[in-house]
Amino acid sequence: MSENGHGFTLSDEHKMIQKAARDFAEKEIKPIAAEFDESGDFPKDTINKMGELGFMGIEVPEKYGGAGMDSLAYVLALEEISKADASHGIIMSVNNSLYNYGLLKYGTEYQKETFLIPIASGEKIGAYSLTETVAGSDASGIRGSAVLKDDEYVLNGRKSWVSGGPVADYIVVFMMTDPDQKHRGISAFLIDANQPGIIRDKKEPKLGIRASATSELVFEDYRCPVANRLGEEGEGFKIGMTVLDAGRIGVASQALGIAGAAYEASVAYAKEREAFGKKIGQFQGIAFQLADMKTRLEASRLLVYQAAIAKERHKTTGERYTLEASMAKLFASETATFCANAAVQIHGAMGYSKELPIERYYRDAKITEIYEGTSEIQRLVISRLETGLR
Ligand code: COS
Repeated sequence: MSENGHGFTLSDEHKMIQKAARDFAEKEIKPIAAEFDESGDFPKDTINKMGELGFMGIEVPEKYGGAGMDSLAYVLALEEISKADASHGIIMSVNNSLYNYGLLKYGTEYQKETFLIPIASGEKIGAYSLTETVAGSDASGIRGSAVLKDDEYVLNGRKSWVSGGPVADYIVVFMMTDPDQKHRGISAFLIDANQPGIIRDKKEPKLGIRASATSELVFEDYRCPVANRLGEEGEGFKIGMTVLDAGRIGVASQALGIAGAAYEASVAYAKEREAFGKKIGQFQGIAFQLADMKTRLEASRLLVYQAAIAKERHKTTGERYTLEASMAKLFASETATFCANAAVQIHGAMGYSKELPIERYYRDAKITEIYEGTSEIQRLVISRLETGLR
């Protein structure tokens, strides 16, 4: 195995960002993760510092406030942040993948200058809002509406499960402009969440990733200038799905971080804890679990890196990387729950105790199989792309 421990040769620049993220995560995030998990408060100070370090706009060119790095740099940094705390991981992922990526790809020059620079530089927080209580996996079933009146759209509707909803400054929101057209009647809008007509409603009470604020958003005659529509009218579903391809690589990297944290804690415990006169790692029941965790972890890593490389290629060729993104998300998220579950078992009662972060890994891991497309949706996407059948 190479220097970074994963059989992959990384460039000096990649090693540098990986180390910067690891050092920051160890020093600044790890010590506060349990406290913010418990309170459910948004970790504003550490997120601000991540912005100053360039982590909130890794792939955004410097002229739009970002760090100007590539997709591999992004997943390397995100894994390290998520290893310390999955809540910080998803806050970073939403900003980079679900917000910046769509703006960079579909935004006008005016939109990039107004809505991208403050988010990519970490000065403000971005979010993405597609889901409604009546439309999760069936994303084209949204009912929120946008009606054009003169040079403004009037937005009405209730959005749910918005990551960053309670704190975001700017949000990409998807609304129906023409219900008769089904998915081709959806359009995307850039919203300033501090303007009138938007209510940050019920905060979602969650099992895990508790420090990443999530809420409902209610739109009541919110007025959005035509200049703030992202893409063409009716192009929203395609924009939403394209952006989710990037988002799924972010979630896969987050899952990789959780799985790695669970695995490393388990190895350390197996080498230290004794039972029946031996280290518990000497028993095959534990040793084989560690072997399975490590193998799945490294297989996930290869899928995540492959997806990041395909995403980078897309920037010049325009070739879709939906398959690579869905496979990475599917496998890495199931690896995260597998590893977190095994880690609890290996640690026994201590795995169940709040004195260690193991139970948090267990709670945090589960969402990676659900948000930004459940494992069932990923299997649907992968099989449809491979067989052409539907
Ligand atoms: N990239 C670009 N375009 C895409 C795309 C992608 N990844 N996926 C679908 N599209 C396009 C299709 O090409 C099609 O275009 P046309 O209108 O030109 O035909 C259009 O979108 C509709 O695609 P499709 O018929 O496959 O849509 P379905 O309604 O069958 O939905 C699934 C497809 C189920 C895969 C999609 O709705 C989905 O991913 N659902 C999960 C949503 C999700 O992740 N929710 C979580 C929200 S964020 S927490």
